[in-house]
Amino acid sequence: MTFVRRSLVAAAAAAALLAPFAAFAQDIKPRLIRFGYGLNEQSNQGRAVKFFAEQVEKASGGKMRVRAIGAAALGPDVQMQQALIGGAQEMMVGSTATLVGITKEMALWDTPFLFNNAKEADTILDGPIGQKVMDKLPEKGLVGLVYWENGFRNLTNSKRPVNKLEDLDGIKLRVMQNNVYLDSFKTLGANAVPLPFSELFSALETKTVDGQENPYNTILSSKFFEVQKYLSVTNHVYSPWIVMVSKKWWDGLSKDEQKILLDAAKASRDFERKDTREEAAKALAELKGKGMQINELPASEAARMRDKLTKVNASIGASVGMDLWNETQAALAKLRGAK
Ligand code: KDG
Repeated sequence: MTFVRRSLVAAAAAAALLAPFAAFAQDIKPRLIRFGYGLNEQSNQGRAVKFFAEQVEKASGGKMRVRAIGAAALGPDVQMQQALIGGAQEMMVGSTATLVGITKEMALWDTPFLFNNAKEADTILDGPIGQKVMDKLPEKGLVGLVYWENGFRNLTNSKRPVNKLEDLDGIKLRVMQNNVYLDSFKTLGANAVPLPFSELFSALETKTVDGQENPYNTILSSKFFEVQKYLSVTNHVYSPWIVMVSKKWWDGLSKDEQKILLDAAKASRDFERKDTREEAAKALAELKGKGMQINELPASEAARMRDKLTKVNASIGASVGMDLWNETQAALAKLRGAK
């Protein structure tokens, strides 16, 4: 037998001998999950992703590892959404508002003053209506697991306190890349400028825009108080985040792996809402301590804002579908004890 043939036979024998160990090695290599998000690691969003990662590692015995990648290092929401659809990234959490370009029903959650409080938000989002909206995602290559709380949004700017609607006239106000937000703030007289969240701080710092609107938590964690003097409390819309996975990737997981992720997502939802609300309760005092000048819109002006902003409701209903719109309004009326 020639040397070459002898070598090939030996190599084949070695491969056959090592094959089970290679398979075993493959088995023990943890499944790595890239979980992207837009705020920084110290934010409520970052803390909740860390909590989720710990839950997954614990429940899978280390077989599934979540790599939390914050501060839009994997790109802004819209870029991460495309990465999930293409299967280049496994998970993300982001705004439902930036998803409207993919799933128009997500615009339901942009409705100004839709929810009066967190209890209403939790009940609708975690109930059949929230699930119905999430069920529109798989046909677009995404799977929604749970909703987290971004929170009630409030106005900040560097020019003047907003005590009446006319104070918004001419304010260059950054809004999310979403037509309802664009239309809403144009209706209020602001000069609405759509920008990704990742560009917001520098836009405020360079005065490219005068103001923005976000929950207290984000104003605090993103240090907007360093570049925004005035905070006007409006609570003009409740903003959810949504935790999503790539459908391409999700469909390749075992049922056990899917259950681990879904259970961890539900646990992270409860953690995130509690953590966010505790932080929000203290945030206003902290922002005042950072030098922000804070004012509440007088009730009469809040009523004018609600009246003007809810003019977009008809277009939202048409966009998301009147059945879904009417079902939501009926569910809220029932929650509020309508006779
Ligand atoms: O990635 C950041 C977004 O998830 C979120 O914070 C959206 O509220 C948002 C904003 O203003 O862009």
